[in-house]
Amino acid sequence: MTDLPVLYSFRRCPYAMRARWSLLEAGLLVRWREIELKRKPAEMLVASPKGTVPVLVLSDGTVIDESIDVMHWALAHADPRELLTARDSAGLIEENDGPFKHHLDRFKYTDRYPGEKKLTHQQAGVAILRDWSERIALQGWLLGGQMTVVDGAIWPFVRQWRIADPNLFDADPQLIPLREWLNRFLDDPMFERLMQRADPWSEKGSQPIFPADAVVVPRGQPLFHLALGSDWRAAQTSGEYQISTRGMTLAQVGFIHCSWESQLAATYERFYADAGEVLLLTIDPTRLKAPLRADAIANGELFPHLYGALPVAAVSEVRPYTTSSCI
Ligand SMILES: N[C@@H](CCC(=O)N[C@@H](CS)C(=O)NCC(=O)O)C(=O)O
Repeated sequence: MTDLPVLYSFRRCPYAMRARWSLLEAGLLVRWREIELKRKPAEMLVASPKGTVPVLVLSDGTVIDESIDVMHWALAHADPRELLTARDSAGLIEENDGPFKHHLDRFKYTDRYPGEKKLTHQQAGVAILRDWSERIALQGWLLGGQMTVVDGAIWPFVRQWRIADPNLFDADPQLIPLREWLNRFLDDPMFERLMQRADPWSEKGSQPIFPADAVVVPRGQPLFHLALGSDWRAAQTSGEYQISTRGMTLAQVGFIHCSWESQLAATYERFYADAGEVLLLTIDPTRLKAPLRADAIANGELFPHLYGALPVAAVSEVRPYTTSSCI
């Protein structure tokens, strides 16, 4: 655990939010240093003198201090929902970080910009939002038919715009598709996780990890996965198994559900009891390259999750599973 990267973050900052969002997507864990913008820790300023969050410091000392770079770093480790598949050829992130953020700041905090007119920035910002809304109406997401890193990079800023004047945002009929799109992020259980709270970090204080509900999966004990026989046989051809749980793929869910030994019987009862041929895969975690993270489900129970395809070669044993199975 000592080699976890360190993340300096600020809960409400949209740049830090998109960085945390990508860490969640990629199944990564970091040492979490929540900061106060008015009292930035000296350690953060040594790592990144420009003094903006997020800052990610890797175990080899490499510093990543642009949120987009943090996103790409995280998704280069694991991109189970295939967020990096499309290129931002329309330059939407640039439009967001440039003109849209410019108008957002002046619309939201007009008092801080003497001489600026709120209405001018409201109109210019809404024009951009309507353009994004039209894209979503036509395609489903900003770049096409599936969510990409561009959606992930922009939604925290649209959320901020809405917070600045919810009535205006909610009353605009041209923004209906954009509102529905934003709600996909806000209604996702991931939103609550990325908005977890922590006290401002100090060297002598507690040293939380992000996400706070998650733990590192020990590599020294086997993991298990229940698989339909047909799914496992299909994986033999490609060399990789890509099913998350019964009837759902890795790309749909974002990780492959696994269990520790003590959790198997309940998992079988809940999802596989009527499934016909069910196989028990024993996974050797030391043979996995994709990130592993134990995440809490709604009742607080931790389950190990694999944030990438399961190589057939990482499965040390395959045998039929029945209720009378005993490991
Ligand atoms: N280009 C940077 C911008 C980050 C940024 O401006 N973050 C704000 C907080 S939302 C910040 O740290 N501001 C410094 C300050 O307010 O002192 C990135 O994408 O990471």
